[in-house]
Amino acid sequence: MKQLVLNRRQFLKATAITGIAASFSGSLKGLMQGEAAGAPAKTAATKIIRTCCRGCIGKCGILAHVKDGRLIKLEGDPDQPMTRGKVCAKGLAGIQALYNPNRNKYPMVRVGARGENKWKRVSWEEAIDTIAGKLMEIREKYGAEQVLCTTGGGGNPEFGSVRRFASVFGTPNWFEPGAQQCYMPRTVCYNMIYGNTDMKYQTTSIADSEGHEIYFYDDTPMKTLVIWGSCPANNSPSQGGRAVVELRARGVQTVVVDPRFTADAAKADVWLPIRPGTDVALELCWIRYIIEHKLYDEEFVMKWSNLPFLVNTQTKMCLRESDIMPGGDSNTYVVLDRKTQSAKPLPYPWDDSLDPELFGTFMVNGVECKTGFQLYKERCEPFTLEKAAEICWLDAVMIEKAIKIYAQGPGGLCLGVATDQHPQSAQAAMAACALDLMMGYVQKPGALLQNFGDVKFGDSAVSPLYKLLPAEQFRKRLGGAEYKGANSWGSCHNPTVLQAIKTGEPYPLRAWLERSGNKLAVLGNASSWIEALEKMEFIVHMYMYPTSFSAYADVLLPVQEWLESDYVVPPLNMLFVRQAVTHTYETMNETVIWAKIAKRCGELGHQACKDSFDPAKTAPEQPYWNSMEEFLDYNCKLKLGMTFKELAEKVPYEAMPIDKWRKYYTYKEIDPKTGKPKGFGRPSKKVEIYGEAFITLARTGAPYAPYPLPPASKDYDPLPYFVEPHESPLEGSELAQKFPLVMTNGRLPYFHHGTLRNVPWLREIYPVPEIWIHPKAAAKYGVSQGDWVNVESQRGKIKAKAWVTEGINPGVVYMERFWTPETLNTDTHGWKEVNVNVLSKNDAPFNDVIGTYTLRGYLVKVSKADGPPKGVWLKPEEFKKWLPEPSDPTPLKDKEV
Ligand SMILES: Nc1nc2c(c(=O)[nH]1)N[C@H]1C(S)=C(S)[C@@H](COP(=O)(O)OP(=O)(O)OC[C@H]3O[C@@H](n4cnc5c(=O)[nH]c(N)nc54)[C@H](O)[C@@H]3O)O[C@H]1N2
Ligand SMILES: Nc1nc2c(c(=O)[nH]1)N[C@H]1C(S)=C(S)[C@@H](COP(=O)(O)OP(=O)(O)OC[C@H]3O[C@@H](n4cnc5c(=O)[nH]c(N)nc54)[C@H](O)[C@@H]3O)O[C@H]1N2
Ligand code: SF4
Ligand SMILES: [Mo]
Repeated sequence: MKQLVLNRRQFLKATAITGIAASFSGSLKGLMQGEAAGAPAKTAATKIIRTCCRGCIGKCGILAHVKDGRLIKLEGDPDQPMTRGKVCAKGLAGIQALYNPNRNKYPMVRVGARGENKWKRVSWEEAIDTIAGKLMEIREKYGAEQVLCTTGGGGNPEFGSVRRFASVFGTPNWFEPGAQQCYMPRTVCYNMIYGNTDMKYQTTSIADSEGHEIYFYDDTPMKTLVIWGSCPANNSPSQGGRAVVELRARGVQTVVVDPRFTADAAKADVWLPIRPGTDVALELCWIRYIIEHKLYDEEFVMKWSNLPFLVNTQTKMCLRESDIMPGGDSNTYVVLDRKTQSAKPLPYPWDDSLDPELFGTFMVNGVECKTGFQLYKERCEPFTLEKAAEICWLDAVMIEKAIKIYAQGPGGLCLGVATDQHPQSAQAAMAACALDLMMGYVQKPGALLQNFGDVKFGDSAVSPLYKLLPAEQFRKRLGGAEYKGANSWGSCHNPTVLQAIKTGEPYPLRAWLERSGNKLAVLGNASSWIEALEKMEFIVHMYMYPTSFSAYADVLLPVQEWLESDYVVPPLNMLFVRQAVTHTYETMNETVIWAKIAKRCGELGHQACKDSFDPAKTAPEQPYWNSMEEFLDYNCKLKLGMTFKELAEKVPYEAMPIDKWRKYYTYKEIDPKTGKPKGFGRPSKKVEIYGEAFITLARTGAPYAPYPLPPASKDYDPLPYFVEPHESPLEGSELAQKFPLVMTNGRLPYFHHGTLRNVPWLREIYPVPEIWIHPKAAAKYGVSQGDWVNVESQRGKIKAKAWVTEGINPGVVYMERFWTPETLNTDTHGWKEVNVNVLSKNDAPFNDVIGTYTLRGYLVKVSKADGPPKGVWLKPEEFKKWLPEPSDPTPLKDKEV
């Protein structure tokens, strides 16, 4: 078999400009496609397989060229409606990831000491047997909760399978390092406030393939887009980033709130280089301004939100008819009628005879009440333009300009992951959702926040099986009672897990099954996990390559790359498939690995595991399966009445006609059962901008906990509030004298989390992490362009290469997560040299609702270093060792082994 015929030089020419260029379309079309990769001319023997990339959390359509069983070229699929033929550098590099010489090829068990990197090849059967045997031993001796399961967040197509395994096995303790730090704060808050019409999650996150209105750039009336703590040009270059470029080309004005001058900031009408961790202060300022200048959508707010409802200022709960009249209805809310100056029940959806006050404080039966909007107004009162400018290190004139652009909608506020990564995560999401709703930017043409159709193939096509956990096991979830928002996803709180491992309180954890990349690159305060890893009795790592985490494992399992795996992919109203284009070595789909472990536990006497393979016993939940084919066929037959293979043959498959899928104002549709509008998926059927439900959540766990929980240590606040970051750079802070700069992070277009650091093409473009630093700060700390610097926080010290630029707030520095596979077999195991998560913070304060810790907005200092870290590769030729190796193609066979 011949070596891959790929021309690296031409590839570089195409991808070195990624980030900005990758999000363009039209004239750059050829460049971003496979032809730039210098692929050989097509011969009759070349087969083109239509698949979808999973190099990040995007869904980009791919045409894979396969010759004699060997993948030789990737290019974009022009029919995929969200990406229209575009692919980014990571996607094109999939070929080097697939054929990387460092792949995990066979199951292996450790034979040397931990970290010694001595392994013995074993059969799959032996590996599964060892794992199941150990898990059953722990379960019987100590309890299932002492087994910890973890997974990857973005980029993990089968997120649900870990949750499924954990619940079937009986442990409430599973997590992924995003979650509380990614997307969960937004999904929970948008769900509790907006609720959507059908209670399905809906946010405005372009990175997470939401905000679907942007893909209709040819006919959307959208006028403005605020990109807040997000950068589509980096987070989804060929998908959302591409669509944003198209919108701007058609005159949509953009505002970018980001400490850095990113590709999207560079093209914005207003760029607000905010101080990390102060977003809520700026949001409260925007709300204050919108209230003060009456820029809100009065009609929508009055008729479709709970802002006119009266709230008892003592209990903070909305008044019900039953509170003001005996025998009154407890589901009918109360307003203050302007005409009669009295409290009146407001029947759903509206009563034309009433004229409710939007603002004001009133006494009702001797009880002080305010409207929801009045409470919001009071909360925002201190946050004038000048005050916000002072807190956020911004210019008041620019803030005002930004708000005025936002108010010229329709449009919306795309909130990214930045605000999910500091302890004000939930508050930032509450305020962002409130802003769009106050402006009425919801479900109307041109709005980002929508309720378009559901093609029933979300990324985790798996039902919420965690509810199967018996109440007793559910209540053992670490952190579950305090940070109750996390029960919406069913995951535990990783800092609480860490404490439990270290202290044995309330119980120790003994086994860790991990199925993603490099946890030491992505978890906050990475060093704090080493003691925990060393304490574990048994660790399994399932991944495509060995990473720093593998160094601590007892069993390594080889998993498939996306080019070897099958899945259903839902872009807009269409269904596409990811399908195996080849198969290498003994790699297996992880979904099947979990199933095999469950099956073996069943054979060893675990009744729930055994039952999970029996459809009769698990109905109506989906049963476990023996192979990917069985699993996908089960889903496809259930939802589409055809097998996965039949679907693959029909791609591009229109799951719903576009006009039925792209529907607006679904809240106004009449519900045939009631004869009234469907409204929103909240108890009041209105958007609940005054977040009464957060109080109930704190007290009981409703609506997410399947069984009632004891109250959290304090009620969650129904409104967003601002607190200064715990590690504050402001004058008077003792810490800031030692660590004067604020650290933050953000995506690089060349890598996905901890992945692809072993891909020569990408490391050639970006070999080591840069730290962005303003020229003034650089001068102050004696740093010049290209210098190696030390970066230090209270928690540790790393190195980075200085990128001196005016494109960053002068008090802020920026880096992205990084690790170096080339030093895997040294004492550092590759995670200590240049990894920003050595510096980040994973202890209190946590977000009250969700449990978020601090990945952005903590303090560091920078000084000139004596040179690069030892052993880290810097020159292009060094990466040659990782170029694809010639190998016989393993025949494409049944995906299970
Ligand atoms: N300091 C700092 N830390 C952070 C962040 C930050 O911005 N700053 N970001 C946080 C966020 S938002 C997140 S989501 C986490 C990410 O943390 P993790 O998700 O744990 O990171 P990875 O494992 O590197 O990435 C997810 C994995 O999914 C893998 N994947 C692709 N295909 C498959 C497959 O078929 N099966 C499986 N199982 N996996 C597959 C990818 O290869 C990738 O390794 O990191 C968090 N950590
Ligand atoms: N290339 C690539 N794409 C990815 C991923 C990846 O790892 N690589 N990960 C995927 C995942 S799981 C996620 S969650 C998404 C995330 O996608 P995004 O939401 O776009 O996340 P980031 O790029 O991490 O952060 C967005 C921006 O926030 C800015 N920022 C930093 N601190 C602050 C702050 O305090 N306030 C504000 N307002 N802005 C701040 C950063 O400079 C950055 O440009 O990307 C997804 N797509
Ligand atoms: S944005 Fe790039 S890595 Fe992500 S799915 Fe698309 S092509 Fe793949
Ligand atoms: Mo994420």
